[in-house]
Amino acid sequence: MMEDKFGPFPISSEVRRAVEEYLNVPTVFKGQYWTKTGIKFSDSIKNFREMFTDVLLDFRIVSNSCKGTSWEGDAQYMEATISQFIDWQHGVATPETPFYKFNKEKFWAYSSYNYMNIIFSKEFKMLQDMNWGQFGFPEITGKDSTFWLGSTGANTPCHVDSYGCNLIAQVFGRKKWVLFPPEDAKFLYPTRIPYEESSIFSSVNVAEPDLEKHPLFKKAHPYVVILENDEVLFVPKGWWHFVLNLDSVTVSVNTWIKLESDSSSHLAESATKVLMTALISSYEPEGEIWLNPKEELVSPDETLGYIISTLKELKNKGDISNCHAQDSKTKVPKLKKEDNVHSERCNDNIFSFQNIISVKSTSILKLYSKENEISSEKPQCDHEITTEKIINCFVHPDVIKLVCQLLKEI
Ligand SMILES: O=C(O)CCC(=O)C(=O)O
Repeated sequence: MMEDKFGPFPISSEVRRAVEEYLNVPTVFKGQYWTKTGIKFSDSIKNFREMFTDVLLDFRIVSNSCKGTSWEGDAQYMEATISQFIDWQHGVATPETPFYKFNKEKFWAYSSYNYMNIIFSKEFKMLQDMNWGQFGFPEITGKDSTFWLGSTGANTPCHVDSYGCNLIAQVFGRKKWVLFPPEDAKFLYPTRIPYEESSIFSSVNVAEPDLEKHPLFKKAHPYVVILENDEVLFVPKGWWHFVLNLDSVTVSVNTWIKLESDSSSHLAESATKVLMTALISSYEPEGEIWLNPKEELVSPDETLGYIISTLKELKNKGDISNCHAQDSKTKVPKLKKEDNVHSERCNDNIFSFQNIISVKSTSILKLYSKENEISSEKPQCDHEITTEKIINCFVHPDVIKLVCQLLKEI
């Protein structure tokens, strides 16, 4: 245990053990312990602007009047520097800056998912100096972290990351996180369109859900937290999340931590890729883009190659038995009943530290201000047959689970 002006904090190896082994609920680490890692770039936005003034980023620009999910593929993109973004938000954009034509009250901008070793120059010392040692991961540095900069209203659609768990340091401003446990997948209408390896999106627009289209969403169990600056959020593997920027200059840095179970997830993602490669090439309608930006389709041979190499890796690690006698009885795993999962959520000793707090669940009704609209109407299900819905049946996570089971029995 360590102690400083923020009170007691567990030793870093204990945090690592919690993160890797037993923490199965989103958790906030309060206090500024993590700033010792160097993740805190500077004390003020003004200094931060000076430090990174010419760093060029790609910004997604979306109108505030856009009511649907703001998919990455539908947005317009623009390159600008960090200082241009901050000046725009501070109302001092000059005509030469790319933001000039956008009224900051009418549009939001988000530069998301930037690998820091790509956006910051190699000589930039912070890439090495910064690390996640306070959390037990000194080997994870700025080079393995991503940087997010956005304005009020900028958001990331609800999705689940297929690999690892996630630590997010809130550097400036606040972000609202709405998280859902893995068992809620069936209430979130998973979709692989837009397709991105390693992310499964929800069809539900969590910002403004349409219950006629997605009536089961009412049964979901949101866990909500407003992450303040200097706090770190831990997101366990398999948790869905929708993220909304609440302040004009909102900055966060995160890292995904690899877990043992990732090789199995890799098999599932490889199986999905085989199908999506074929399905997108054959069925993507003209004028629509089913591939998320930055994602590339590879050849069918290459996708099969991923499956073969992942199966070999699992066999070598002993994660797949070579003898089928036992496996043949194995049924497709059934999802646990959602009712009792919530009471089973871990409450291990890490929560005895006053600055480590588990995120609490709330009801869907409380989450939305239009409570009556959500609760009183009896929604009509949307039964329209679309190509997208058909494709999503083929790559539904439950189907992929069965495919993986069969692959492991080969
Ligand atoms: O901060 C955001 O907008 C999204 C972050 C996210 O999805 C993640 O860290 O997994």
